[in-house]
Amino acid sequence: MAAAQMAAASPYTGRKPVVDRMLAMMREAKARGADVIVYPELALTPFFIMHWVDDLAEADVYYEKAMPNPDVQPLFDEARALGIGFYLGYAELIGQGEGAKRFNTAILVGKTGEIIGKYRKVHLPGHADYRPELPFQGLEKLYFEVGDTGFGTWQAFGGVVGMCICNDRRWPETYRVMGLQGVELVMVGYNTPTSVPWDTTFDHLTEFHNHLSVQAGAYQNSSWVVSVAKTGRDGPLDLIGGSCIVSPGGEIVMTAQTREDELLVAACDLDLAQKYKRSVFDFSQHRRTEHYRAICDQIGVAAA
Ligand code: CDV
Repeated sequence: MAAAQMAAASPYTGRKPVVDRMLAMMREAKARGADVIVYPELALTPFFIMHWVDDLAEADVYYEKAMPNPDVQPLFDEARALGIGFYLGYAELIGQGEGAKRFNTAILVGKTGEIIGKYRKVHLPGHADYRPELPFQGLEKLYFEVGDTGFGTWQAFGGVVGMCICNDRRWPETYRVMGLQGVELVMVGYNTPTSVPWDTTFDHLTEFHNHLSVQAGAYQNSSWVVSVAKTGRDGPLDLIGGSCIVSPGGEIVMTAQTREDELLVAACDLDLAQKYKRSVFDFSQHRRTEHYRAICDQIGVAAA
């Protein structure tokens, strides 16, 4: 697996310089033996949700209206030529005007350039209203609708693979829903500022929480996790790096050393994910769903 950590995209230059950098990393990934390369959340654009707009249509330039499209077609062509798959995060726009729908989306593309799967982000952080007191906005709830795909898994690359996006990685149910489907490899891209202005209490733990979340998700579901940052200065934002590849034991086997474009490549034996699935985390043997339900009844909350 290759994790393609990327420095932020310029808001002024369009897609081409970004796609060129992605192509360079794709070639390097293939040369270093990777079968799949994972790019960040919203890989093709800046993390534009920090800016207020009166009309969402003002931001349409940041959304892909079709996938693939001429701007990103070189990624699909190169993937096919090299025989490498990829995970791509992007802003998705469906329809026009009143009926338009906008999602924070990731796709999984196979080694022959075909789209294997699509995921639309469920956990949208921040707010939908303008907050003048903040140094920058966190408007994912304005720019995107809650994803409608669920946390699917796909048979691909010799195993069971799943996807999620950024804030999803902090929620145990993200991994558990995929874990219940036997997931062996979760891919996630993210844009995480060093500080979010609506709550700075735990800013000093931002990087710790990044790794804590993906390590816990990997371990508790016995799955590989490949977690990939958009990093560095992005307008008013300072985005963390810390991209990593985590084993089903929850151990970070490789992590980024910079806050720039950086490629991590690690051998991820998907069969290793089967070990804990057959012992400590054999859900069929050891999960106690009836018991969880009974406790929920006892304390008067609805069981999921
Ligand atoms: N893109 C994100 O979802 N970012 C959030 C930040 C804004 C808190 C995250 O969970 O990393």
